[in-house]
Amino acid sequence: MDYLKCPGNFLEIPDAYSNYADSCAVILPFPYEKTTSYIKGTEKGPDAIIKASGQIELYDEEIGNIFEIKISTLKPLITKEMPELMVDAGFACIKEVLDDGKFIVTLGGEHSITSGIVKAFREKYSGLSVLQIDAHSDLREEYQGSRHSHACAMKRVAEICPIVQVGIRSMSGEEFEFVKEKKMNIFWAKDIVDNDNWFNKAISRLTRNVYITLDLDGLDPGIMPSVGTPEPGGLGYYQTLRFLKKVFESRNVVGCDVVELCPNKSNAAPDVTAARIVYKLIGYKFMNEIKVKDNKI
Ligand SMILES: [Mn+2]
Repeated sequence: MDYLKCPGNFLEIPDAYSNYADSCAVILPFPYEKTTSYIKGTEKGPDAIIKASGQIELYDEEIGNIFEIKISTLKPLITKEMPELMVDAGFACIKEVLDDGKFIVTLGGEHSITSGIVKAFREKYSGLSVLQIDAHSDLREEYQGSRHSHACAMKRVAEICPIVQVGIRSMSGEEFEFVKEKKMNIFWAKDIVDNDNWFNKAISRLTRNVYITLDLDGLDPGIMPSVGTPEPGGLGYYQTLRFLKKVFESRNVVGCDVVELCPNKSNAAPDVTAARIVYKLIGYKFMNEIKVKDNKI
């Protein structure tokens, strides 16, 4: 697979730590934007995360030298097609990288990229469920003429495998009816942002193999204002990390995406926050191996 070289790659790490063949983790930039309905710019999300990643310390005080497991950044998957065809492109690309045995973190781009990705993971992993952190339930059957709009992203995913939704605080009446009827696993922002008591319950609803889709608007817009459809309320940075760490410890997380960053040139903090979360996701996945290595030194 074609990959980006230093300094244009995630973390700006040299080829010894970022070549594709040796890498355990792979970053896939997928800057698709076609159906956003409010603030535009999520197509610049992957690039902003990669740029910001060059500013974060490689040593993580919680986990150690995460980069030593070797992290490769693929060339961006660019398609201008309609969402129906974009989903197929995502599926094909992920399938290829999964066949190479890599742990993949995809950077969006709008949330509609997730269903094609999940379809590829579902083919590889039985008993898959999806953990969605998001302000929006994204369960519309159709939005503005498309079944693959960002507002329908999780409806399409829910057709593939069970989902658990965390941080939700915005949905239509139609979605609310669906949620009630299907008894969806929803952890409303209003019930969870001031406590961690829900962690075990949310994790108990996940199957053994878990795919995580993190829509950055699930975080509090106070710390994550750079999103296309901001909503007040939401998860804090440390709460998000505590929860994610526990998910990785309790389940086999097989892949992740981080979507909907809509960078604002005058505020780099959200870009760095997103980059740091991506680094943490990889760190939590390989936490045991990294700690073993550190103990040997
Ligand atoms: Mn959202």
